[in-house]
Amino acid sequence: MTSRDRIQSLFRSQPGEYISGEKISDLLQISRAAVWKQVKVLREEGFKIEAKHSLGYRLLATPDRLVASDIETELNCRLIGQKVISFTETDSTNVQARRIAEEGGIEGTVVVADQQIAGRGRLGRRWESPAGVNLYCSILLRPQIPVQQAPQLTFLSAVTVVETLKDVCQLSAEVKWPNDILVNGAKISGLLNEMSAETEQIHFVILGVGINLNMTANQFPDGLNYPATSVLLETGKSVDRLVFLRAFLQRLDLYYAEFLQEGFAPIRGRWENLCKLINVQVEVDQGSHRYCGTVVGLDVDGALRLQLNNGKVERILAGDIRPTEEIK
Ligand code: BT5
Repeated sequence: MTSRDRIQSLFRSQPGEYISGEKISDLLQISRAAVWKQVKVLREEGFKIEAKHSLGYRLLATPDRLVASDIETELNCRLIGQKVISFTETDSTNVQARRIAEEGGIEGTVVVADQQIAGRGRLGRRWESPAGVNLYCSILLRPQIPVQQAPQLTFLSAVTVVETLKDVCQLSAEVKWPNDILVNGAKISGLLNEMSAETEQIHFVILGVGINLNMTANQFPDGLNYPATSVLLETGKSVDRLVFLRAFLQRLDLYYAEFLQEGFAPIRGRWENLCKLINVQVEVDQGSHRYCGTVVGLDVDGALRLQLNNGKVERILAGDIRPTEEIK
């Protein structure tokens, strides 16, 4: 830990209290001038630190930024977040995570950004990523599983997002196959999982997660394909991004460990419980082809199982699903 990080964690351990310059200099084994220099650095980053002649320094407010050292503190995960890398601004956390993976980055590395200037959706689409309001995060995994099972990790991240929204924000969301999270029919989160593999072996998987937390209505661009929303818009309450991210990573850590031990079944069960379209009549539009049938569940490779009106079960690998009956 750098002196800056150690001063910051000292302030955080004694919220609202004055800590004398002498005490900080003793604890960190640095000069009083060096303490002052680090306080200046923190102030430049947006920390509000009061200095009183006879009392010392006191932390009044922290900037709303996701900083690696804050995220790592008290994360207590087994694997996820062993290393955290944070950017104030980057092109795309998935792009950065891929670069880190190719350079040999360790499993569980988490990349976060306060803003993405080239946030990516699937099929070359764009993910709107304004500064300081949402979560843009990519997690590097190196699972030793058959290549065809890698899509199962999308469902693992979807379940983790929905359950964290419930737990931290008391917000009920649903999963939409394959990679969307919706609240009242509007998209609140999107997942972009990418893989590098040879025929038999996975080199790495990047779980890319975007969650709209404190985004306001005017921050959504016109012309989105589907309605979109955020936690703030749904609940009227803003979310502490650090608290949310920690809770998300802790749950992901548990589910990933369970997945490696027990396989896909527990995640598949949870995902099916969170999917409002199970046993519902839907239409699947694949552009050139259209299927009608009842959703019966997920297949082991993440395909959607659709029972057609002639009784045959079709495996859907891509397409846009729309209910054709009212959902109870
Ligand atoms: C997704 O793609 O839903 C995957 C989004 C993944 C974003 C994360 S953020 C961290 C990581 N780094 C990245 O660069 N990406 C990942 P898709 O299903 O293709 O949906 C994209 C479509 O959603 C766009 O074409 C828009 O219509 C809409 N959209 C864009 N930004 C949105 C937002 N912030 N909220 C809701 N909808 C959005």
